Amino acid sequence: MTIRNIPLRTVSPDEFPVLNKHVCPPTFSGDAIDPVNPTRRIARNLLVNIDLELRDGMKIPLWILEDPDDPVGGRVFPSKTIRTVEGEIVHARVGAHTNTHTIHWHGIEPTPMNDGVGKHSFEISGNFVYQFATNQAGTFLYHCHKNTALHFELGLYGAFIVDPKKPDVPEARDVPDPPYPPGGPGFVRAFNPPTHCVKYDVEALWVPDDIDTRWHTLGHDAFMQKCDPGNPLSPANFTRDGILNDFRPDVFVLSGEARRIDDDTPFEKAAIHCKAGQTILLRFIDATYTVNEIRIGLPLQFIAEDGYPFGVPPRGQYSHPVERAAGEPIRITAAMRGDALIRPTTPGRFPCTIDFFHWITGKRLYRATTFINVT
Ligand SMILES: [Cu+2]
Repeated sequence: MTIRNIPLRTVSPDEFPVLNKHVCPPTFSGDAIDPVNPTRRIARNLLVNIDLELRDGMKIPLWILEDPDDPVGGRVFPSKTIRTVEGEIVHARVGAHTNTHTIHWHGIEPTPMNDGVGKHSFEISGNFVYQFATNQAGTFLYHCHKNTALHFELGLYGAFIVDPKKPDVPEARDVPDPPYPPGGPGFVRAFNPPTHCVKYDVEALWVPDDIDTRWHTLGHDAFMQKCDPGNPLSPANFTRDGILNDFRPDVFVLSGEARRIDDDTPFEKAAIHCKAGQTILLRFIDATYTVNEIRIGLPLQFIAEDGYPFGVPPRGQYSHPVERAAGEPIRITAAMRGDALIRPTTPGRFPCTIDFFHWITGKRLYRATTFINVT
């Protein structure tokens, strides 16, 4: 049996729907859309040029987001960590100083117009105030979402940490009010009834990244599709040139410290220093384009992934924290985040490694080593 199409009636030109395809996001600027009173204001500008220096003195150009309100520590790589408290309403004043950019608040889940995915809304030209609520405590990420593969690779990203409120427990006495200081002490959201908060003494942030130095010579709009709003589907504008499908990392980075592919010198900046009996909170954010395995030379408890704490109701009640023996790997990929608790009981220098595997062949490209130093 064949299906017969019903002939369409004739549609007059003024009745015919107009094709509005979002090939080129519009630009936009101004104050927050549908604003409410914020409980926290932050600011970021992009982009700012800095250099990432290798041990031999060679410099790799990076693009970062700066905190214009922090003249001392506002220009760092990874870009300065944003820290808010659970339940806050945030106004983020963002300045796009060169060309157009966005900020995507990865995992925070704002409204579509505040989510910073350019092709779903707009790119910022000038200044825009993003508005969002940080209702879930955990480890998140913010990054530019224009020509994303390139702008992320060039360094337009940073950590976004949402702290739980301080619980009313005796051990909270010597902890400052949130947002907790970088490095600890503080409280993290984790399975621990009834408060579902766990106190940590030392906080570490590991951000593995990999660099294809060829990409760091490219321009802002490199290899983007040509925009023709009048003919958005023109095959002529869907180019297949460029190298953004061809990633060959030759430099490896851990929390802003860089090594060439043939340099296995341990990473000192990421090393964790604590005393026996203390609790370490290790947060990690994967900023690579490879596949990674983290191995810690001590047992750990994996308490949250991608901003979702295991075992914590309402959303996490059907999962539970995961115990890992010393040396047992945690495998992560691009943009994944996680939180782990480590409780060393004896002094020692415990080795830790992060492997970088090619995303297609699985070949190991590099092993970063660092350590936990317990006194
Ligand atoms: Cu950008």
